[in-house]
Amino acid sequence: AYPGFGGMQAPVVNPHIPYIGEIQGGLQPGKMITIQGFVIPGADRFHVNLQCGASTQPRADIAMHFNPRLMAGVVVRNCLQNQAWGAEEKPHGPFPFAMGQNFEMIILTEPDKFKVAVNGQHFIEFRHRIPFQRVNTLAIDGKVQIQAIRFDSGL
Ligand code: 9QG
Repeated sequence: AYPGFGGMQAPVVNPHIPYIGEIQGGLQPGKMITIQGFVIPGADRFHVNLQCGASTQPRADIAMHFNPRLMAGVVVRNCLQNQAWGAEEKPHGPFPFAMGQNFEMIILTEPDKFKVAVNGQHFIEFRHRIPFQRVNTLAIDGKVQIQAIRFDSGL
């Protein structure tokens, strides 16, 4: 518990990248993770993973890999299961990230999908392929700086 945050997980401020940390209490429908960041000038890519543990050998399953690719102007979404990538999901509206710019993304867990909003606008949905109940770890890597990560149960 963190005084002033209603028993929720304390915000993570200015984490070192690569970041890997526990999502306390895991995910439930209504839970939101808000990530404020800055895309490093010249960035090729970065990613935000919702993972089932932190293992690297073998690699933990990734329920959602959210991967902005700056040169292509596309955000690839995928799932890693048993160390193998599944099918990429690529369609989305206007690319909301830019080198040298701040962004805010919100990942909302729903019973059947994750919803991701960027800069206050709905961006993509990602249907669960791995049960969201298995997710307990947030990992962020690539050419990005993170100012804050906030956790909100939605209750
Ligand atoms: O490239 O695509 C997402 O489908 C792969 C990338 C991989 C993912 C994946 O190499 O990159 O973005 O975690 C990874 O392995 C990252 C760094 C077909």
